[in-house]
Amino acid sequence: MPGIVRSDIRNIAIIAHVDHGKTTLVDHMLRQSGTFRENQVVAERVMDSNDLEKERGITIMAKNASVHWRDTKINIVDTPGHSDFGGEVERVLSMVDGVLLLVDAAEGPLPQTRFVLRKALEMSLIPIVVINKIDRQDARPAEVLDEILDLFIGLGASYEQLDFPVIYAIGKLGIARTSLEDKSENLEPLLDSILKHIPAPTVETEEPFAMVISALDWSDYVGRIAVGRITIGTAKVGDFVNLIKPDGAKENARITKMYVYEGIARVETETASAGDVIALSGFENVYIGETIANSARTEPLSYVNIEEPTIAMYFMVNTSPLAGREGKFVTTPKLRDRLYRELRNNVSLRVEDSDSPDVFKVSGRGELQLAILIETMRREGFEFAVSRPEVLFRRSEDGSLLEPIEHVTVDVRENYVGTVIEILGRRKGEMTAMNPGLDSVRCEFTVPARGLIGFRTEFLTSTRGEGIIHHTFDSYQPYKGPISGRSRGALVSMETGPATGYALEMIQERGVLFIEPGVSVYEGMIIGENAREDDLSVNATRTKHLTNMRSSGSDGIIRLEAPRRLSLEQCIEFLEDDELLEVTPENVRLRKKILDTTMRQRAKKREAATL
Ligand SMILES: Nc1nc2c(ncn2[C@@H]2O[C@H](COP(=O)(O)OP(=O)(O)OP(=O)(O)O)[C@@H](O)[C@H]2O)c(=O)[nH]1
Ligand SMILES: [Mg+2]
Repeated sequence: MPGIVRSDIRNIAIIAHVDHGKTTLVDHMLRQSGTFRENQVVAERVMDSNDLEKERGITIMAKNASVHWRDTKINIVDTPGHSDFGGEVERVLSMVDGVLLLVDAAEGPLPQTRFVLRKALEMSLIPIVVINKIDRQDARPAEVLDEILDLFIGLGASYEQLDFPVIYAIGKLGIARTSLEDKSENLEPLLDSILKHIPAPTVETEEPFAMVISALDWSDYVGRIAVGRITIGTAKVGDFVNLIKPDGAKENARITKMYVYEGIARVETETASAGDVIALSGFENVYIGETIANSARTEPLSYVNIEEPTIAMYFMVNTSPLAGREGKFVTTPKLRDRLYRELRNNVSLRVEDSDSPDVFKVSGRGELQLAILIETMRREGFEFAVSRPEVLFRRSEDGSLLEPIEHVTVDVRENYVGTVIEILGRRKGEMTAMNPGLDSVRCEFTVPARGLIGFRTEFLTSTRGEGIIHHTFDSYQPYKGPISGRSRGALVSMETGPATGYALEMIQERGVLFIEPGVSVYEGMIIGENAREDDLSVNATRTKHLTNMRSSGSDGIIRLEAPRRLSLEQCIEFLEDDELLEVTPENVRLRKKILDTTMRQRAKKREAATL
């Protein structure tokens, strides 16, 4: 099929490691192409539009936008750089013909740079390399370019892909240059390079219409919106079409509204043709990866395979003594419905029923991906409990056990290198490279994903908060042997009631508290971290005998250390196998699975006896 060349369109995705400046660059592409009115007030990183993205300063979901440049429309997909959201990158690459690969001029290529580039090269997309943040004092663009070239070669790039153009940028000032000597003060060199190097879509517009859905959105006005690039043909509002499921099952539907992207807005249109990215309404029951096509077509279009999850957590109804007080949605059917609903959008997530009717296994790419789901659900009013993340093992063809291995990059000051090697060594990590930099050393490791669960806190403590760690899934490899868990036990309440200052003052001698006086505790709830390895049952509700009122201590004044406030992610990191995290819209509480003190101790003894 010769097809026609849509020289009026380019479709690109912006891909990079986390924080290398994708969303900031999109801001300036939008601005400089005249998307916003003069003097219109626009938020920084405008594409990071959902609350959690704004709060955390990271992109979580890939999103579409477009700019017009010299009579050409450039459809842009901004993608997340954190490895846990790698599925978002995979799902949108089928919408584009080329990518801007951003690399921080100081940090150079990091694990997720490799992952996203590998995906782009596998799909034969044409890259433009953007060495960004050249304003950084520690920028080393020439070296970074060499490292990028090595990465391309290592990933088996084709000759055409290796011939990538390079742009040097200060994304946050909206500056792009074709060389380090270039004096450009705007993004023209980048936008021109996109028109020149990224191929215009070559498509058939006269054949029957078909497209794959790469994204879903929601509008209060029209309901569910399906987003994708038209692969073939032309679509019109009012057309009757088929929604074809991957197994070939078909549903009839009508296109009720159609939109194209103009800047960051969706703008209604009556018709659109192959090569353009559009959004459609009229399809309530659509999932990502499904095909919408003219009724003459019966076969679904192919869709990229999204990589499988590597870790899982169990989600269940909250059964703690405080259950049901703070949440709006607290029952098993509500929880189940919500979790399965998430699958529509979240292509790298899996949800399964478990052997127990009120427990669901939710699998994803990493702790952050699951933490974001948990946080989103509690903000919607859900109350539930979750278990410690566990890795998903596999079996090789000969039946031996395989486990996910992560590629880890650590940047630390030289004096911490020994410590990091030691603590990762304990977690079955193996160092694969060590490169001294200006004021830090970069070490690379392969570490079982198991060994990284709960690792971040220990890493930050051991490097006094200065170390930087990134990791990305590498491969499944033979099981590396047992890894020990948390090195400190929990302080567990043995009573139910409000915690008292009097009791907490005594307990704080034994470890670090997570709560303050007045907090409701229950038997089996974890109120702190023990300084020792085993758990310690404590009475946090004890009150002073009236007769002793003024006799305790020297002056009778209670002195309490400020409690350690654990964020949701830190709580997840803290969890052991015999513990749960209770999540409500108002609180997160750590607890033992078995609340009864005697029963728990008995179970522990039985377990020890069987080892
Ligand atoms: N020095 C410097 N900092 C920049 C530049 N561009 C972006 N930044 C900063 O880098 C940080 C990350 O920027 P983002 O645009 O959110 O990065 P991102 O790649 O979209 O991040 P994720 O979507 O979470 O992967 C922000 O603090 C920006 O201000 C630049 O050209 N120079
Ligand atoms: Mg971003």
